[in-house]
Amino acid sequence: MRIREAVLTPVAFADPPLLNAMGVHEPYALRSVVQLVGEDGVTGLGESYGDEGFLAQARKVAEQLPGWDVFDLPGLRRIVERVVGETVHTDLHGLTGGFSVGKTLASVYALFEVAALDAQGRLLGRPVYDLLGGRVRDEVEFSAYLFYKFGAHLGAAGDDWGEVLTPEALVGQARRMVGTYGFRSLKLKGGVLPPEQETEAVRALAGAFPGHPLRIDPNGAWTPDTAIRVAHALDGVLEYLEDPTPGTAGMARVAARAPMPLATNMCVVRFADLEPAVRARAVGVVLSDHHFWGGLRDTQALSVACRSFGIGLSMHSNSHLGISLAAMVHVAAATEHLSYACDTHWPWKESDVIAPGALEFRDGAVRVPDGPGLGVELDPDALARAHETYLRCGLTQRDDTGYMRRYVGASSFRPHTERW
Ligand code: GKR
Ligand code: MG
Repeated sequence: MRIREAVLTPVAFADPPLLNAMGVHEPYALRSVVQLVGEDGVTGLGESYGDEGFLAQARKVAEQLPGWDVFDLPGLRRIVERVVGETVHTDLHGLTGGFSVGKTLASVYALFEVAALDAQGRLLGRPVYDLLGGRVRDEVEFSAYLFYKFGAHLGAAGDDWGEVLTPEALVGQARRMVGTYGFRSLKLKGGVLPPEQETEAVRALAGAFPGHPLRIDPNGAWTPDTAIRVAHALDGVLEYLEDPTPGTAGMARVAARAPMPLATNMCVVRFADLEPAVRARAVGVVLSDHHFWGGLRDTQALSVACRSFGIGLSMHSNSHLGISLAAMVHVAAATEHLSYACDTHWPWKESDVIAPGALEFRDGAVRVPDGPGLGVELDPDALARAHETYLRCGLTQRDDTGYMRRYVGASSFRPHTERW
């Protein structure tokens, strides 16, 4: 099937003031939605980042796609390499590690690869997991993604999650998530409060949810010494400790002393990072993310590489909508070596661009959709509304640090990297 048109639509959706080491989430999260429209009218869907720098590259690729055969993925790679060239896409938040030409190419390619696989599946009448080799699980388990948060956006009324800055409030947030979605694993986004307070919060979670696997992720906000101290304080409590400190050397220092495995979505973010990390024994778990690991097939390749080095695989998430969740579910379903429940920001959004019903959480897991392609349908009115929101909100790139400085004053906030 040849492509007639590739339609790229930037969208925005409301996001609560969630805190991380870099600052605070702005009132809207940005994403991009691509529709690959074939000459026979079949359409494939993809979703990825919505920052202007990413959109600029994706737009250039979209313009080149008319006439391209949707089964020709090597051809797609060539188009992306030609168009993106040596460009390095950077972002302001730095929460997914370093930037490089390779990571930029992998990210742009991934957006279109997912849409191509969706289109292929629709044409063949088969779900994407079949195109990835068949499913090894019927449902995919996710973890609750707990955040410290402010009670309200600047100048706005409070949201119904309320302010969460204490262990008690955090346990309340976890109760709501577990009650609504049935999550087992609980992940706390750390790097926000002093490490002793975050350690106490994890202990409170352990007390309130006995038997639930726990994780904390300060996005590299701690020094190696602090990370080692926290790791010992949480011995027997955490299933893994995620990105406690920046860089392979720092992670290796911590890994040598920590009683639990270290996980990362910051120091191993492309295939070239694997060898030095393995050599240094810096990580025990890699968090895959098809959005920047080169799509669904390269995510499976990452899984095989991790298995051969005895490294576990989990899955990273950023604020996302239903097309991304569908892609995450399909690749997770078709990936044998997936050792942990995947991350998702799903509970933090109130709207979507897909028709409801295809993806539902039960007992912390999503049943893999059986329909053709990704098994989700675009809701054109919802897409139009989300695009309107994008135009109206005036944001063009995610800037958690800039927004935090508007809350607390420019001089009183220093973003992460060994802040404690
Ligand atoms: O949404 O604030 C957030 C997260 O901090 C996200 O941006 C990270 O990339 O979830 C991510 C992580 O695990 O590092
Ligand atoms: Mg992380």
